[in-house]
Amino acid sequence: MKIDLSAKMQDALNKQIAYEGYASNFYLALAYWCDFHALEGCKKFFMRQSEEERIHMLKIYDYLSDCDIHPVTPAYEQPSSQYANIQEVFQKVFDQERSVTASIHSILKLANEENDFNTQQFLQWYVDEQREEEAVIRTIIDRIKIIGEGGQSLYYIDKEVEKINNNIIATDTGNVA
Ligand code: OFO
Repeated sequence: MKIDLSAKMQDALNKQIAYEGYASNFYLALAYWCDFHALEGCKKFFMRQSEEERIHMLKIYDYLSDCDIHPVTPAYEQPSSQYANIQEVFQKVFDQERSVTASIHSILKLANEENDFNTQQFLQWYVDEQREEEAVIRTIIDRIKIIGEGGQSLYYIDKEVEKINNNIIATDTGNVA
């Protein structure tokens, strides 16, 4: 069955491909910032997240292809590889996820305005995913605050993030169905 997508919707979904792809690259950059700072648990967290964002991007390629639309492969802005500390890293991650959430919500709003039921249903998975991801990052930021900035704080932050990452893997939270 051919699904008709408006030109506006095609454009919005192609832009979302670029956002998800940028997120994948951004997390890759963060993984190697963590590697450089000997934060192995945080590196694993970001490597997994980078893979997931790539899968999120590819799901949109497949959706557009199902609709007989040629997806546009984007160029990405270069993510920064300089961060003052792990607190700044996770704050930037939170800001990044909030902006992706806003983008998903605005495409869903367009789908509602256009009575585009297929895209509404397709996007629901992303709405849930973004909520879960924001909750995870908020938890990490809260734990970082609790651990504080004492002598061995980075060691404990890294262990905590590794534990959260292992929980995500064990429960499949955030993974693609
Ligand atoms: Fe694609 O899940 Fe967040 O950004």
